[in-house]
Amino acid sequence: MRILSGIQPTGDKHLGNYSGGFRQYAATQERGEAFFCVVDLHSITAAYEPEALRRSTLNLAAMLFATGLDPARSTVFVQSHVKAHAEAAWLLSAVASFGQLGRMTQFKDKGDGKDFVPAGLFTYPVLMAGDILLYQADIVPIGDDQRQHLELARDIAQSFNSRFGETFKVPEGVYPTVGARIMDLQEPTRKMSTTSGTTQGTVRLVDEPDAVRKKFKTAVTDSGREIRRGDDKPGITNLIDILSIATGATPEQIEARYADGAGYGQFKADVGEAVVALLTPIRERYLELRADEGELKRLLRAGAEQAAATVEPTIRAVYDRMGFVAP
Ligand code: AQP
Repeated sequence: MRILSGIQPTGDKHLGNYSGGFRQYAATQERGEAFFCVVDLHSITAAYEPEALRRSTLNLAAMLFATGLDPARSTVFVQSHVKAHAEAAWLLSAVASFGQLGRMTQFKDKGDGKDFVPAGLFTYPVLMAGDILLYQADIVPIGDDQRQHLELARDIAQSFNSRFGETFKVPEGVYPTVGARIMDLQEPTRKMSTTSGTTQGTVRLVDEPDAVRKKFKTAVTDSGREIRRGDDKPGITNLIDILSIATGATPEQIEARYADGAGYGQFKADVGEAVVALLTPIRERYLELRADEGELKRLLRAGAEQAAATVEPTIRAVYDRMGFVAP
């Protein structure tokens, strides 16, 4: 079984990325031949600084290994090092329609009200479809916010196959059963996010323990006193999900444990401590890996070589079936 997922080097990654991304990558790498890429080409679809992109790309690679990816088991690489990704984005734009792309909610959310909306923000899902389809991936571990883009990748695979002949596998998305959408601690009705979240409500994986504790202490809760999940309790529901991710206990077990009337203050402190316990070893491994840039770059070069060899037959088949003359 082939597994593929990508993650953007946009700033510091957070607990939502851990839940929908990193944690699932480490778990799914056990299930087959796994490829994980730092999707740097995606990061230029929002305002960015070139130097910050370079730094974030290496930071993110270190974080992928720190959260459990094993270079002996998984191929970890940088998207722009494998030229076929950019080529696939252009080629697949022949079978993705303007109408399909215009329906993407992330494009609407990120583009609305902006003076300058880069064309890349609109075409981004085609690049993402190429990332996935080039690897003939069976499964794609992602968070809930990427569900619509994954559906589009499946539609693009089917359109291409029916127009040019069977070429791509149609992949399945894999979403976490708990924590598919971690919410902002200050505004629990919107997702935790690097680009649009609040500073105090976004728990970064590299935050110092005391900063993490403070973010949970000041997390917004709901009316009432009960520690249970529900549509009327977005703050507490989110905290229960986070505690579940940090400790491995199910949300039901957590609700049962707090059914004796513990207050919100104690509960928030407990979630904070559990997250500190989860993140401390990750942060230590991350700092060690990040300190050896030479080794990090060596791992990424080896990953890119492996990835380029893997996609070669598929990109060649795409050119051929679309009618391009071989060089
Ligand atoms: N809040 C979240 N809860 C669960 N999963 C999440 N993911 C992102 N936010 C949450 C998942 O993390 C993986 C990598 O994400 P990414 O960095 O490629 O995507 P992103 O959506 O750009 O992440 P951000 O930081 O939240 O930025 P914005 O708001 O700008 O989009 C993906 O699998 C994603 O589902």
